[in-house]
Amino acid sequence: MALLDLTGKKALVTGIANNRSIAWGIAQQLHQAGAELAVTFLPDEKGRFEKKVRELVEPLNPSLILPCDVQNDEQMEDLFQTVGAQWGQLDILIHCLAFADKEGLTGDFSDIPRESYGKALEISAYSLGHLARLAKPLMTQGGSLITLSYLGGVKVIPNYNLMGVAKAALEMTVRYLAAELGPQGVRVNAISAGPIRTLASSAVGGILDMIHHVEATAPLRRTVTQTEVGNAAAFLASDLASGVTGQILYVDAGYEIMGM
Ligand code: NAD
Ligand code: 0WE
Repeated sequence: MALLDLTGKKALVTGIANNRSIAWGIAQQLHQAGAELAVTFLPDEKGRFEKKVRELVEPLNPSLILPCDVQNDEQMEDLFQTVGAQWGQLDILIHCLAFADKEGLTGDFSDIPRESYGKALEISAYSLGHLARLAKPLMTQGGSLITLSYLGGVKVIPNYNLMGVAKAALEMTVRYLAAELGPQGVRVNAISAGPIRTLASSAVGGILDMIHHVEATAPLRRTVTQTEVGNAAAFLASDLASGVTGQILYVDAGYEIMGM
C-alpha cells in the first residue's frame, strides 16, 4: 500500500468559500487520497456561503458540513463537540482562512488602525492556536495540522501590509504549536503558496499584475494551482511526511528562491 494513502483518516477542512478556494483544492486532493471529510463554512445572514459550500462539496460525500466563524467561541466549541460525537477522533485539520480590513491592505502601513490590526491577527493567526486547542483532545492517534501562508509574511510585498504581520504571526504560531504538540505525535506545518486567483485575492487591486510578475520570474515560469497546493497538503497530512513538523513548505513554482 502506498504511504500516501489517507484511507480511514478523518479530515476537517476550513476555508471553503467557492470553487476557487485553496481549501477546495485541498479538500478534493484529500478526498482523492481516501480521507473522510468534514467541512466548514463561514455563516452569513442570507446563508449564501452555506448553500454554495453544500452544493460544491456534495460529490466528496462529507460526513459533516458545519458553520465556523473563528471569532465565535461558542460556534467553535459546537463544531468540535459535533466532530467528536460523530468521529470520536480527528487526524487532519486544515486551517485555510484569513481576513484583514481594507485599511490593512492598502495605503501607508503606519496608518493601520488599532482595531484593524487586532481583528486581522485574531482571525488570521490566533485562530490556528484556538483550533489546535480544540482539536488536541481528538488527535489521540497523532495528527497533522496544516495552515496556509504567503511570502508577504517574510518579505515586504506592496500592499500586503497588515496581512504580512498576520502571516509572520501565523508562521511563528506554527513553530510554537509544533513544539507543543510534537510529543503527542501531532505535526504542524504551513504551506506558503504563490499567488492564486481566489475570492480573497481577487478583491485585491493589482493581483493580476502580481501574477504576471510571478509568471515571468519564478523558476517554473508560471503560478501554481489549487490542485498543486492540495497535493502538497495531502503529502503533509500523510505518513510520507511523518518526520516533518514546524516547517513552512513553499508551493510557489520556486519564486521564493529568486533574489533578482
Ligand atoms: P478564499 O476567499 O477562497 O478563502 C478565504 C476563507 O477565509 C473564506 O472561505 C472565508 O470564509 C474564510 N474566513 C474569513 N473570515 C473568517 C472567519 N472569521 N471565520 C472563518 N472563516 C473565515 O481565499 P483563498 O485565497 O483560498 O485563502 C485561503 C488561505 O490561503 C488564506 O489563509 C490566504 O491567506 C492563503 N493564501 C492565499 C493565496 C492566494 O494568492 N490566493 C496565497 C497564499 C496564501
Ligand atoms: O492572503 C492573501 C489575501 C487574504 C485577504 C484578502 C482580502 C481581500 C478582501 C485577507 N483579507 C482581505 N480582506 C478583504 O476585505 N493572499 C496571499 C492573496 C493576496 O492578497 C494580497 C496580495 C496577495 C498575493 C494583497 C496585497 C498584495 C498581494
